[in-house]
Amino acid sequence: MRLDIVTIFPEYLEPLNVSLVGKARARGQLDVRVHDLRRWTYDRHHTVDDTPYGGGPGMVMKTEPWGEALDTALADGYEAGAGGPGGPALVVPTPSGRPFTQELAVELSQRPWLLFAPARYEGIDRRVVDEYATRMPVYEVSIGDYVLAGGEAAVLVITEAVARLLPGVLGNAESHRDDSFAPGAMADLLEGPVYTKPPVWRGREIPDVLVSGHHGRIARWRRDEAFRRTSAHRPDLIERCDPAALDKKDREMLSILGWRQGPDGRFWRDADAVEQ
Ligand code: JCQ
Repeated sequence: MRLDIVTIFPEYLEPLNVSLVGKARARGQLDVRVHDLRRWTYDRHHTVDDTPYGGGPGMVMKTEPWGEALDTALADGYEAGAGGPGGPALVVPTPSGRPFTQELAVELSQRPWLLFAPARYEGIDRRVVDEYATRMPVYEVSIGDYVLAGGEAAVLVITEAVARLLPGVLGNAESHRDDSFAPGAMADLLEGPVYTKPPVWRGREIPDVLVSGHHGRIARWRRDEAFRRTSAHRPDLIERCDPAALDKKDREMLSILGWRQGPDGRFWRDADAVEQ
């Protein structure tokens, strides 16, 4: 997979030389090219921003440097009629984008070429996205409901989530089959706690069931813990879970956690039944 990143802070992308992504690059599984946006400015201050039309606070990134930068990145490798699945896709991190999920990570991992446009200031002049959307798929992506100083950290997040899904990038030992949120994971539940040696640390023991050798009881315990965490941290996942996907023990656990079932079988919980 090829990744192009156009940014005013190329140093911010240094982490792409490290760890999983760095190793994938070294192995030739990822071709990462970072481009300095200011290379396509021609004034003595290398200006990339200007005041917003219509007034208001902050600055907006200018069209021309982005247009020349994206065209240059695309020129090397772009083939005629490359709007389809084999061509590049533009990814623009923004708080007003589509939520970045494991499902979207899988979709992006199936594309051969991603071109990232992380913005600074109040964002990029809208005409840039509108222009490239006529040539290729454009993904405006939000990594969460907060505002960053720029999209570079979001590029790192998206890149890591996508890169680990590429064939041969993750080792067998770290296979992603049962990630929380991986399609087909434990019915959209969060993962429960995990433990390793030593068996006692600062007087803290591990749950007995994990050394019982009863695989059935271990699986049940893990599922109960997954319900606990999901109920505490992501009640929305309980509310939208399919009751038909749950067994009697699952329903028992949810009942202990304060959940009730409506006439449609859906789970709901009184606002003041929330645990701890
Ligand atoms: C991404 N969640 C937050 C900030 C405007 C493109 O326009 C803008 C981009 C940014 C940077 O991205 C984020 C972000 N997901 O802040 C403002």
